[in-house]
Amino acid sequence: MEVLFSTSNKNKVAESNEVGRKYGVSFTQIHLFYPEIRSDSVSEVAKAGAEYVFTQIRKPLIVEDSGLFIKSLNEFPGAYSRFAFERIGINGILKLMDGISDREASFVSAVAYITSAEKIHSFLASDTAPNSDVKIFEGSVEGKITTEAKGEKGFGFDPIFQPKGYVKTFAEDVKTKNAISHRKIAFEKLCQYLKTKPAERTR
Ligand code: ITT
Repeated sequence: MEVLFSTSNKNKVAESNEVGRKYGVSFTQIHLFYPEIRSDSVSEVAKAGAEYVFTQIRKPLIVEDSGLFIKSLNEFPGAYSRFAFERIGINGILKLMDGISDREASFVSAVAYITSAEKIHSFLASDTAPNSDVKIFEGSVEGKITTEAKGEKGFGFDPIFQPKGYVKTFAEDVKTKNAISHRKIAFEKLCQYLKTKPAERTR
């Protein structure tokens, strides 16, 4: 089964296919622009994105929104992770965390799978959202922000995220990342769901 995945990030596609392979699901990248709504919730951002792209191509697809939530920074950058990564990057986060002993953080992923939408306009206005069929699958992983960047693999904030119970960052140990990550958990849930009614859910 093939599922279209609208994203600019090929790493996300590779990680999702690591999961999909076990289920006979392949995620194919399409890169269609969608405006990221301003929301603290990655689920809401993913849902609005999926609705927007669906109105462009009218085929079932997924959009994933993810972020790094740092407890002592009141969950910043959270759903604004892309913006934070582009503007201040890993070093900016390390600077913000300078001298802070509570380094607890989590990565969260929300995958929005859309199969239909009746109205094609005004998806950004909360009072007139399209009558869409969107399922959301979420995953999260707990860990901490390291005091320095370590590792070359992965992407984004991986070099400064050390999952709970492990001594290496995601960027040092991508095998562990693929086994326990927020994305792995969310896509596992999606694949389990797709397995239940595969005939109706292909494009
Ligand atoms: P899309 O086109 O799918 O939106 P993106 O890379 O912009 O791709 P997001 O909007 O979901 O992705 O932004 C999330 C940011 O959070 C991303 O740019 C990374 O910096 C970071 N992030 C998300 N998942 C991550 C992961 O597994 N490892 C490291 N950083 C991650």
